[in-house]
Order: sequence, then C-alpha cells, then structure tokens
Amino acid sequence: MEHVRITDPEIAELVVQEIERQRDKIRLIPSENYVSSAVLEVSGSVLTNKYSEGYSKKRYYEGQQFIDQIETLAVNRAKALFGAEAANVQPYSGSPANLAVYFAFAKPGDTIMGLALDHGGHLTHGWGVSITGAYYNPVRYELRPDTHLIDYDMVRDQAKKHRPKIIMAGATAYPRIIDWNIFAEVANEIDAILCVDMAHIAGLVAGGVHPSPIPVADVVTTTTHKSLRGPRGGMILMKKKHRKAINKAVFPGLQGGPHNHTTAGIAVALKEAATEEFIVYAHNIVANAKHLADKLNEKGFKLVSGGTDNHLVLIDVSPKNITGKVYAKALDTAGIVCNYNTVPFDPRPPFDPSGIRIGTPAMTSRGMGKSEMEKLADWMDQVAGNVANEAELNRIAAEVKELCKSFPAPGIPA
Ligand code: DSN
Repeated sequence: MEHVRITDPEIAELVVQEIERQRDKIRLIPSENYVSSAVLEVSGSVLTNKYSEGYSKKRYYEGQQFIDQIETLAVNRAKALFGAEAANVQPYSGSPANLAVYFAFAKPGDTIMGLALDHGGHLTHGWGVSITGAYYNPVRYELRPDTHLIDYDMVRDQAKKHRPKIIMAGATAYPRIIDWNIFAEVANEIDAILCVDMAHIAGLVAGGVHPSPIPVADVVTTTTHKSLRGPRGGMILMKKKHRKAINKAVFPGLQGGPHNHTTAGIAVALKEAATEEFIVYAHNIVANAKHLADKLNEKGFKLVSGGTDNHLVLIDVSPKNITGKVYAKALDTAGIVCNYNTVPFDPRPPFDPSGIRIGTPAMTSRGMGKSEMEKLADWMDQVAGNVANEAELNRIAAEVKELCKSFPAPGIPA
C-alpha cells in the first residue's frame, strides 16, 4: 500500500481493513477463495495498461508481442488441465461467459432451459430478472421435493416439451454431484446445445474430485476465482467445432479488449492447479465439507439433501427458529462469514430466506482440516443459540481470530 497510501489514503485504509477482515475471519462463502501471491502479483501488474482486442496473432492493436504469448499460455494450460479441445480465456467473468454462449447459439426469443434460481441455479440460467430471462424464453427444471436432488425426469420432460436451443446444467447452490451424462443424453435427444456452468466446482473437476463435464458437454463455462483459485475472470472450454462461434460471440460480440492482467493471473492459477499439491487441495476441500456437514448434522442442523458430495453445504435453519438472514448476520459478528440463501421450496423470500450457504474452498486454502471443522461446527451451533447475544458473538469472534492466526492465508501478510 506504500504508493496508494500517499495518493489516496482513504482507499488505502479501506484496503488494509479488508486485508485484516480476510485474515481474521473464517470465510465460508463457497464461491470465494484466497489467491496465491503469484496470482496477486500479475493481477496488479502493468498488463492492465494494454489493449488487445482480438485473439493471439489477430489483434486490432499493435504491441502484442508479450500479450499474445501470455494469452496463448493461458489457453494451452486451460486445454491441458481440463482436457478440452479449445478454450477462450477472455470472458470478464461467469455471467459474460454464459451470455456469450447464448449469443453464439440462440436468437432473442428462443427457448433456453436451466435450473431454477430458487432451486440452486444461477441468474444467468434464465431467471426472469436477468437479461437471459428477458431476452430469451426461459423454461426451468427443479429439484425433487422428496430428495432435493435434481429432478432428471423433469429435465427430460421439460426438454421434450419445450425443445430449448440450449440446456444449461450446473448450479450455484447444489451440494451434490451432478450427472452430466443424463444432461448430454437429453440434449442429444432434442438436438440442443449442452452448456455446463461449472463455476463453483472447476477446482474440484481440475483436482479429480468431481466428474468432468468436458467429455460430454458442447461448451463448459466457468469463473476462474472460485474453487479454481484464480483471479476474478471467466473461461469457456469447448469442442473444436464450437470455437469459431464462441470466439466471435465473446469478441466482437459481447466484449472489447480482454483484461490482460487477469489473463496472466488465470495462466498462473492454471499452472498452480496442474500440480500434485492442488489435487490434494481439491480432495481436502471435499473432505472438509463432508466432515463439517457430519458435525452439523450431529448438532441437529437440517442440511439440504442431508449432506454434501462437493465443497458446499446448504442449511435450512428454520428448525432453529431463526431466519437465514438473522443467522448469517450473527455469524458475521462472530467472525464467520457466509451468505443467506433460499432453500428448495422455500416459503420465505430471497431477501430473507430460510437458509444459509457455506463452503470450504477458502478455509482449506489456509490449511484448515478436520479438527478446525469440528470447532467451526461448535461455534456455528453456539451462534444459532445466541443470535442476539452480542457478548457471546464477540467472544466467539475473538476465538475465531485466534484460530486464524495459526493458519496464514495465501497472499495475505501474517
Ligand atoms: N455470485 C456467485 C456465487 O456466489 O455463487 C455466482 O455467480
């Protein structure tokens, strides 16, 4: 902060406070993580000064001697890590990546199909308030009311009835493994494009703890900053036959110049994700989530689908006689950060729903393991019984801070 402290002390101070917050709290938002110092370095580099509309060797501006090499490295590493035939690393994030897919394969008014937002899907899977719900004709599939697992019969029935151009698979709040093969069969039956949005689980796929959608999907979109542990950005992996259409949709269809500092950060993160260490990390994310889920179950928490297969746990806190929002805010005061979330078939509104969503990618990056998950479950239970007890929440926050000291976060000075 040495330079910004002089130019803009106000912003410098706020950044320092955010560093301390990330250092001192247990971060359980399942879409967040800690990137390495190497990723931070290139993300904050002079690459931010360069415009590079186009693709390697085919740009609209000169001076691409090094940017071309950086982008080519990122593309090649993405293809190698995920076994993809082609990759585009330019989408600014997950939503633009999904938009590019719609733009490539559908016209406004065409039917698209995705998992309903209130059942764990994303806004860009055709939800009404999103451009994807407004410009296309969205149809939804849901979870089964008895198991809270994806209703694959409904996927098939809806697809046959509405014949969407694009089927979107993937979720933002689904704790179980998704069967990509069923989606691929259905897409084949109606000649639709299958797009898998693997944003939440990209790191798990890279580490071999979630089946990969790459062999069966036409295109796979992802953010790069969740379990994959890269900078904030997006990627599209695809079959070779779709490369032209997707590249055209990203640029010039949807975006201008790529964010080269992010592209370099993605390249570095992909190199990190191709290591043995990352495979161990991915396995630990899931082991931690399962252990935390078991401990929460023992304490009488009601988990959606009963537990987890991945990095994420969705909890219905209504049996504890609190709402998700009240609980999430109390947890935050106690130094444990999550987000409130609807649960399937939630009678409550999204801004004050019945559940919270937690996940283990960030705390696993700090090296936390089984015994820390047990402590965490204890604290979460104590918070649930003391949501209005400021003194108790502050006591827990102090204990959380003390624990965090033993687990330095990547990219953050101790
Ligand atoms: N905001 C992301 C999440 O938290 O899941 C999805 O884009």
